[in-house]
Amino acid sequence: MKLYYLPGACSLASHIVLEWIGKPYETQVVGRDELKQPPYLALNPAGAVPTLVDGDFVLTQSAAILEYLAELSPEPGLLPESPRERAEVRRWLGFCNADLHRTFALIFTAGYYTDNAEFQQQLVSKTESKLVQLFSIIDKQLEGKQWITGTRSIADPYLYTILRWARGKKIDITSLKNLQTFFAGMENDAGVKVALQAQGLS
Ligand SMILES: N[C@@H](CCC(=O)N[C@@H](CS)C(=O)NCC(=O)O)C(=O)O
Repeated sequence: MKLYYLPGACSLASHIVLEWIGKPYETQVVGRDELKQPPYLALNPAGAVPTLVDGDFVLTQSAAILEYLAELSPEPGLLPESPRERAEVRRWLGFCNADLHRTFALIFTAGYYTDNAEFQQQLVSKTESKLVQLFSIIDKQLEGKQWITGTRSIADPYLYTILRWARGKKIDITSLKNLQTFFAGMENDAGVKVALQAQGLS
């Protein structure tokens, strides 16, 4: 299997899960320009990471890739068996992918929405407030838990990846103590350390 990634981007979650499932894999870093060139667009028409290639199967979209990897290797239990437990993982994976990530993207790409510098600044500032509100929801969910759903799942590396962005963008979530504890726990994880080192982030 081969994972195409940008260092520190959402593809980091898939990279961590590849480490957790223990199947052989390789990675391919993609340059920002390369993302929009025909050879890469043939794999991922959105010109984004992650893309996973498994033999003749080319898969895009983080949520699909994470579920695919968990289903290839059920043993670590990253996507549990019972419908309710699976639904819980999907609930929080959806929250990371469709709420936190999508909202964060407004900060990274404010220029896609307006050329006006003042409006861009306003968009970034309002998005930061919205993110703090979203982070407080998942902080509450983490109360008394090491992992988002209580057991380690494919949602955890996604949240960790987004928390790294929050640190990078200096979004003040220091009062959200469960998130701080979660982040520290993930930083100590052996698979996380390997993925960070491989992406040149540690
Ligand atoms: N919905 C997609 C979003 C992928 C995405 O936005 N990837 C970002 C990195 S986190 C990217 O490659 N951005 C480059 C760009 O849009 O130019 C997914 O979940 O995989």
